[in-house]
Amino acid sequence: MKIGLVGLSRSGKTSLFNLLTGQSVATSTFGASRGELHMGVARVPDERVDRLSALFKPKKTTSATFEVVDLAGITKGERQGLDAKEFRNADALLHVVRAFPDATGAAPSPRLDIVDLETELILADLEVIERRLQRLEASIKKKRTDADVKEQAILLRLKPALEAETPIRAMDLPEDEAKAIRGFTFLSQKPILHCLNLAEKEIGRAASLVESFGLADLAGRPATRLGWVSAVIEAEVAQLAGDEQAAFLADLGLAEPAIKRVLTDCYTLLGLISFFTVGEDEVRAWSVPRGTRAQEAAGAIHSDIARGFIRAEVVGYDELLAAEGSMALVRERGQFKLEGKEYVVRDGEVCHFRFNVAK
Ligand SMILES: Nc1nc2c(ncn2[C@@H]2O[C@H](COP(=O)(O)OP(=O)(O)OP(=O)(O)O)[C@@H](O)[C@H]2O)c(=O)[nH]1
Ligand SMILES: [Mg+2]
Repeated sequence: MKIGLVGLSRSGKTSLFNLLTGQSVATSTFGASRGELHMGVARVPDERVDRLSALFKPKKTTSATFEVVDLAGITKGERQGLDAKEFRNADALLHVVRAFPDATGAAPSPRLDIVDLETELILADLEVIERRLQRLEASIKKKRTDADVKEQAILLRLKPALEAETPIRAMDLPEDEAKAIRGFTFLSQKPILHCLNLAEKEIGRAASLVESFGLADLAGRPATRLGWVSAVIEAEVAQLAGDEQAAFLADLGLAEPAIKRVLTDCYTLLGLISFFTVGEDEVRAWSVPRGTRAQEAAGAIHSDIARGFIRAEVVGYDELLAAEGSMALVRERGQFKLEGKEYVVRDGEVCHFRFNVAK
């Protein structure tokens, strides 16, 4: 999974990128945007992985991860940056919204910034559609094919809706149409998390984000979530060792580190769950969309395992923990399940896939 960080200039994208990936890329100063694109990997913190690792003492422990791309800030009407190919294929957008006074002391206007950013995404999609429609018209004139005519019809339906400022993610597209336009990597089709970057002294407002910032109308939109960080102070907290970190978090009135909160929001936004594989060699978390069947889940590990899928051995996380990692005990307690390829994997299940690939 890949998350694209977007937002207007100097909203704190790179600060959040550093926080998520543990990198220390230079952030922008007033009047000097750096205009660079950064890529990194965010580990998804999950205490279940730590517990399983403590039980199985594997050679290697691997968390679920997200790829993160940090774009240069865009300004109203200046959206060329959105064309970056490293960004276009993101699965979701993490929109960093300034909710702290800028270097000139100018008060933030998160609601307006959200509307402006959404407009830029929509305009970017419209440009793509207009270019494509011109090409299609020319080629249909030359030689009429069913595929071209069908594509043209879909784009002609999207266009007026976008012009009326409806993002594609809010359109109720039939599945085949959604699939047919996937190749365009439309930006307004991607699920979006609007993440308000709060000034440290405003963290208290996070509990009532929607009311506090007048975002009620945005909150219920399809494939949209609202979240928050306070990037600079939370980056400082992230530098601290375990105990100190907990104390500092408590001081700020925070229940958990920013990375946990933001990535949990991304999981919810994308409808993801985690399942685990365990053994002497490796304990590992895998993220898949909720509703994934056992055979596809196996494919997240390796396509051969999906191809040669025989059965999934499935144990619940709690049951395995209660049995202190003993599969024998889990079996004895009748908590060991053998499932076929249609079985829907649930969050927290520990899976072992039996497979056989003919040579
Ligand atoms: N007070 C305060 N300042 C912040 C916060 N987050 C970022 N900043 C400051 O805002 C400035 C810009 O931060 P960046 O993280 O570089 O912002 P950006 O969105 O990546 O900027 P561009 O890439 O230039 O668009 C830096 O000076 C940060 O220290 C915050 O939560 N509170
Ligand atoms: Mg930046």
